[in-house]
Amino acid sequence: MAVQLLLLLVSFVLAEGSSCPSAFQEVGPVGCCYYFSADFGHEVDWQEARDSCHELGEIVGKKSDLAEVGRSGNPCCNDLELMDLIRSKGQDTWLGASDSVKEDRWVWQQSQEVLPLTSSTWKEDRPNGGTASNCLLAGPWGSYHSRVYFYDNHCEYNAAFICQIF
Ligand SMILES: [Ca+2]
Repeated sequence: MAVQLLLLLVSFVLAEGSSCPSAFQEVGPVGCCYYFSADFGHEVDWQEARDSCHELGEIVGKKSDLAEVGRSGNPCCNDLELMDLIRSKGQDTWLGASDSVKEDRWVWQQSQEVLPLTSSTWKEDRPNGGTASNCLLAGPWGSYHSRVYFYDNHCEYNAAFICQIF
């Protein structure tokens, strides 16, 4: 995996005018950098997605983890733009929250902030998978995939993912 990622990185040309490391895309305020695995056809389970974010961070010399959305203290929070990018790519996408430590207590792994069950980002009736579904998936839904919602899902599911530079 590490070698595959490295090859992707060295083959990726740094976008002109971006302040982000190779393979990361600037979304929102300057310096807010995200890696979209969907752009590289890269789908893995949730833990492998996290590991890949960590490896990417080591390669570019930054702290990288699965992306966090909707946090008040997130300096990279053009969340609408980020969610719209997920929608446009049209794939189920891992984000960095889990309730594996305590059922129904969803915690962003990097910041340790809680994602409330009352958040409007959840799809209606989610989360509902109990202890079998402890990882946070964002996916397009509705007519013409008009909106992205959060789902709880089995962590072993293979999906695209987004890394964020912290
Ligand atoms: Ca759960």
